[in-house]
Amino acid sequence: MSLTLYYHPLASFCHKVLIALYENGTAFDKRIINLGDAADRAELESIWPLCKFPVLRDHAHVRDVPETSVIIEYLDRHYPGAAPMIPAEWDDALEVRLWDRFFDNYVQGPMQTIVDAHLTGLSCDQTRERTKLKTAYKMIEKRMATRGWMCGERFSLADCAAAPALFYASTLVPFPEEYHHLHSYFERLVTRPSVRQVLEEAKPYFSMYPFVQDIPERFL
Ligand SMILES: N[C@@H](CCC(=O)N[C@@H](CS)C(=O)NCC(=O)O)C(=O)O
Repeated sequence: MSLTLYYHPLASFCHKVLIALYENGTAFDKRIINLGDAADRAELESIWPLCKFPVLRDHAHVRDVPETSVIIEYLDRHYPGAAPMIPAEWDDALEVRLWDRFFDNYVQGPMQTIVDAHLTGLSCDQTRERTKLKTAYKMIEKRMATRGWMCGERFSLADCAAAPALFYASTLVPFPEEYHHLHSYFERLVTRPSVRQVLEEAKPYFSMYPFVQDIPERFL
């Protein structure tokens, strides 16, 4: 197999790339990295010294590709499937990249800060992070009033980023009840076969998530 993904089934950024791979039925080998295991950690560090996952190893091109948005661009370019995750038209692609950044920086970012603070036992004021999530939800609610997916009628990189970001963020700051468009977008995401597969594979690991009690029963 030409591609190996170094990842963990619970990790939200890994979900983002898995969704893109499953969307196109791209064949790849899985290498689960347990960051609590010294040998696994050293292996990931030898590939990407920042020790962040996922990382895609492309054996055919003798190349390691880190960073989720870059990995998905790389897959679109070198291992294209029937469903490109980035549109061919420049303006459409720019829009997709913008909303991909939005989810990584303003949903995953605050979400990770809150989870990390909990894991490290550092009791810091999380008001700013929670406010960022509420602002992001408000923006998504407005945007999804006129769209099926984040950037129109086609599922894209932006939706790959949205699914895990919203899944975990909603366990920390629930979506306001009156945000019907956000709720129905989330339902579309979690019932999409690629996302369902990722969530199914995460199930055995959800007990390791510190806010597991806030994951809705239907996902457990
Ligand atoms: N900007 C990176 C973020 C990757 C990232 O933060 N991954 C998390 C898992 S969701 C990770 O490696 N955490 C381990 C750590 O920070 O020690 C990307 O898009 O790939």
